Amino acid sequence: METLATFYERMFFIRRFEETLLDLFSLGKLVGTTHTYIGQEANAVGLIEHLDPDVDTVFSNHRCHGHYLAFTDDAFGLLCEVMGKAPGVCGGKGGSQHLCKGNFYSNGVLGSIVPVATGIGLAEKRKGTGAVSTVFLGDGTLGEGVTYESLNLASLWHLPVFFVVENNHYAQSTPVELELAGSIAARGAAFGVEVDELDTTDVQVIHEAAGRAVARIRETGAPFFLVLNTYRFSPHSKSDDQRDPDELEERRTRDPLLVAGARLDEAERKALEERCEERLAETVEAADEAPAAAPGVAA
Ligand SMILES: Cc1ncc(C[n+]2csc(CCOP(=O)(O)OP(=O)(O)O)c2C)c(N)n1
Ligand SMILES: [Mg+2]
Repeated sequence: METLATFYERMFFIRRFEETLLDLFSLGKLVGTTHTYIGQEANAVGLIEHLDPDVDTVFSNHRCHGHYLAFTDDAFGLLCEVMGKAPGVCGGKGGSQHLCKGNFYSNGVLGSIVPVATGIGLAEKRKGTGAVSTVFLGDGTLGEGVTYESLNLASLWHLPVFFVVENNHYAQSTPVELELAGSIAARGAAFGVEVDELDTTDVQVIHEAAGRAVARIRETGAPFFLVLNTYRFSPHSKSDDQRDPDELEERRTRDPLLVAGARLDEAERKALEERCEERLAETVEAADEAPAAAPGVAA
């Protein structure tokens, strides 16, 4: 069982890693685009703590860095990947949205990875491994029909698939009210899948609820649908942000780092932050010096 200090350190590192990515993008050091997870860190950190990287599988999307770092802790591989460097997790060829390492996979085509996660759930069930296949998707991705085909089969065949919807209330620049009818939770329930829904930025609350959900999947072998109402502070990608500044300001008062940080001793918090800054600086320096990806198609 991890402590709040560990959760805070992981969230802080993800936050600073991505703020640094945006700076590196402005300096022209990234290859391709990037979507950051700034503001949503408590979801990845609280939830992924219940998954075993040697057993369970995580599927993610275009906004995958937080999930990747929480599951693998491979900051150097990720940074090299988005900088188009050879030591990148996919040899610098996949870029920010297409990561593949061990039991972690991401894909930038919305919804495309949901049936893959469901298929892996089927494979794990048939092999009797007890592994959980987790897939993260956004509110906007619920507009992709394949999501419902996946929910249907996962429920019908009792597959150990953990559907996690991160409702950050926007799909690119479209507010959720203009993109989605009815309730998100009801969509999971309609397929007879067990559902829980949270509206919090508190990593400890998310950790507890995710623990209950993962335990249910392991116990029943059946899917679970968790809705995490959340918010991103960063633009959709880099500068594409038309949201009301007052809304952003209000949401910042519920920043997961503020919520968790307020419960830590200040000296301890500063020491953790310092450690993260040092690790990040070393990672950036090493990635900067790393050789560029080899030309041609990835092996
Ligand atoms: C099939 C497909 N259609 C459109 C896009 C372009 N696109 C990338 S992210 C995005 C919005 C996704 O919204 P959501 O699922 O809520 O995730 P969020 O970006 O909020 O994390 C869109 C439309 C895409 N990548 N794939
Ligand atoms: Mg969204």
